[in-house]
Amino acid sequence: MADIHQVNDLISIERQGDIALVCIDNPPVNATGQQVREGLQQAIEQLNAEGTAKVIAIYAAGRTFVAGADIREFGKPPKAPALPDVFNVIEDSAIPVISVMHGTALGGGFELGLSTHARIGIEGLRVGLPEINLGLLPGAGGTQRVPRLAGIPMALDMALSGRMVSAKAALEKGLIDRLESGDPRDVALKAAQDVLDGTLATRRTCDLDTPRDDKALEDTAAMLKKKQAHLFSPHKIVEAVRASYLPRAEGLKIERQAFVDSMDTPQRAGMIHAFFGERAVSGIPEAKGDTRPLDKIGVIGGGTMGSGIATSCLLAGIPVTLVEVAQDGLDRGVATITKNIDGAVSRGKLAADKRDAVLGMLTPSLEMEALSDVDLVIEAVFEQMDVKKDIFTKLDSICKDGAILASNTSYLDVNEIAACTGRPQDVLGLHFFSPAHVMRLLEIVQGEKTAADVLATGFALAKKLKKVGVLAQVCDGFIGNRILAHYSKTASYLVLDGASPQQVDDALEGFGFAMGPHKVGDLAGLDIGWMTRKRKAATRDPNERYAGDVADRICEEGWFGRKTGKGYYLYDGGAPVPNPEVAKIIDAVRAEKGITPRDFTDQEIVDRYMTAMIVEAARVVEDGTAKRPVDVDMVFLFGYGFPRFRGGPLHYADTIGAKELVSRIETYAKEDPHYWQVPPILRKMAEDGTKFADLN
Ligand code: T1G
Repeated sequence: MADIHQVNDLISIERQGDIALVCIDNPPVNATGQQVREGLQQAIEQLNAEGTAKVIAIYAAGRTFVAGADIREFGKPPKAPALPDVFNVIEDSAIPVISVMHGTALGGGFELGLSTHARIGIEGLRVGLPEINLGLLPGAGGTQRVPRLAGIPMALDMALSGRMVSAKAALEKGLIDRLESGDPRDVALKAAQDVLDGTLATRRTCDLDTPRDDKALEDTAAMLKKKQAHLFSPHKIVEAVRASYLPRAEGLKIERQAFVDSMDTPQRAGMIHAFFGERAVSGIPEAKGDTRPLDKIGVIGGGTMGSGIATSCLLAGIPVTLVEVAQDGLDRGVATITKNIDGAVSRGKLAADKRDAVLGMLTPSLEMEALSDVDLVIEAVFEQMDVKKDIFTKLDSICKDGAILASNTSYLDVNEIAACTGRPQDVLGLHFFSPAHVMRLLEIVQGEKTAADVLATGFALAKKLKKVGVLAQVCDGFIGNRILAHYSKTASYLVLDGASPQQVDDALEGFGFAMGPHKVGDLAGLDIGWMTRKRKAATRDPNERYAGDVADRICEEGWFGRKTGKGYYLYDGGAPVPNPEVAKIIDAVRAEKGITPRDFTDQEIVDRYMTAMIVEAARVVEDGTAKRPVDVDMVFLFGYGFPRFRGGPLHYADTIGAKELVSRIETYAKEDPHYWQVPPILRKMAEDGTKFADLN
């Protein structure tokens, strides 16, 4: 009968002769919450005090070894014992302590392993230091122990990239000592026995010296200064890794201070919001419950979107029937998909030996009848309602009962599309973002009659495709494009009133956007916005200041951006440079409108742009198009390149405060009372002190 003693609810000690097995059992991912920390420390201290065990092996129950500190504790008053102190107790144990890691040993979990005197990985293990993704840095010895085991370049790479390292690579780099297969407890028992037999060597990591590599530190510091000046924790990582030259206590002190400093930044708050937000959006009741099969998917349209969607499904292991109306279009679609799949192989997203099998799941066809046996059809054709209605009418008669009919429309009325079928309950919107096999956002648009299991299947598809599914209600542009349509006018107004397109882009890139709006327009194609403005011309609000003069004239010249080599910028293969013709167009429009250009500071540009985004985002929450503020935030993080460390437009709004936002809008409204109006929800927040976070 095994002698098992519960140190507390989450930590147990099992004695097997001279071996003590310490088991962590804290579902779902064995995060090192306060009870785990306390129980671990007690177990090691107790075993050392007893002095009977000759080796201690730490392992974890469940699907993974420790996946890190408990992120839910962040932002709350810290509770003893602190993780670094627990790990020092382990490292200082007079009895050798080994760890057996399986699944994903990340952050504090990997640091736990590093503090033990030998590390055993189980096949399939991945290790990592992902704290950078939370606006932090390894705060429990990772920056001190990885350099000692694997050198400074590896430590910098792991901590700055946050990437997961395979068990094989970890073994090669000396981060783990063995790679075994089997059940964690059995592997722990065997490894402990090997320590007793002398066939598994143990040593304290802190007894090792970090091999000097000042060049790696200097080069990295210089690169970060240039590329990530606006972030906080990356620079702290270099500082902490450099401290690994020092004795453990001094190095850990520097790391700890860097960690505490990072914990206090708004960047950490933004990135933690992003972490939980990504999970919250699919944690809604609409995403739960029965779902329909997704064993075979049909895609109509082999253009950029259709091919991207088909690629995404194929990479998720779902067979796809791709339908086009003409052979050349079908051939182009297949060629694009093939290129996308080869791209996934070259990016390491797909094993080369799986390429042919994945492409083998693609069935191209010119006949819509080929869709008669699919579980879900995703229509991705031209954005014209009559074209879509024609297709859905045909699908209604071709597809089997229970098949789901989805449109990838980016703004058209899903209810109107559904109404032309006899099965509106089987219809929904699945709005992918280009390139669909790369961008993680999927807006799941609920029609008035969409059945509950159809909606839940939309979320199940998002999960299968490793996308972030966000529920949206029907309106022009759903969540993201509706908000974009509003705030993009502010960029145009700024240019009309005195800023240059490049200044607007530079200011917003300084805020953290990967690309400014004019560069984005050039990339996507200025003709898309041009078509939308023409589509809306007849219904445009006469009281609204027209924002499209400059862009219209650029398009009238045939300058659509990258694809024509000319747009707001010139593209000749090097870095894009401002198109001098655009400045002339801007001057001409200003002259015709009697506008005297004025200067804007970069901060004014950011404030106006972000306030406009927040105004429409607030309205989208207010009218229920989005379920909560966090849903809007995730749309912008995963679909619009919003800087992750800012958390999303409404998380960012809370950092400004409703009072300040209302004051700004009222100031801007003096110039343009029609465009700048305070949404009631924001007025209420300014009065009662509530925040968008209170609505999540
Ligand atoms: N703390 C608290 N909860 C966590 C968690 C964590 N570290 N990781 C996951 N969860 C929850 C998650 O919210 C979800 O909950 C459930 O577990 C399943 O997660 C001192 C300071 C491990 C790869 O950043 O990357 O250590 O929604 O849906 O897709 O230096 O979770 O079910 O209620 O993501 O299989 C560093 C974060 C922390 C790892 C599993 N560690 N987690 O992915 O499941 S900082 C991380 C992940 C740190 C130290 C520093 C993934 C996963 P619910 P899931 P999954």
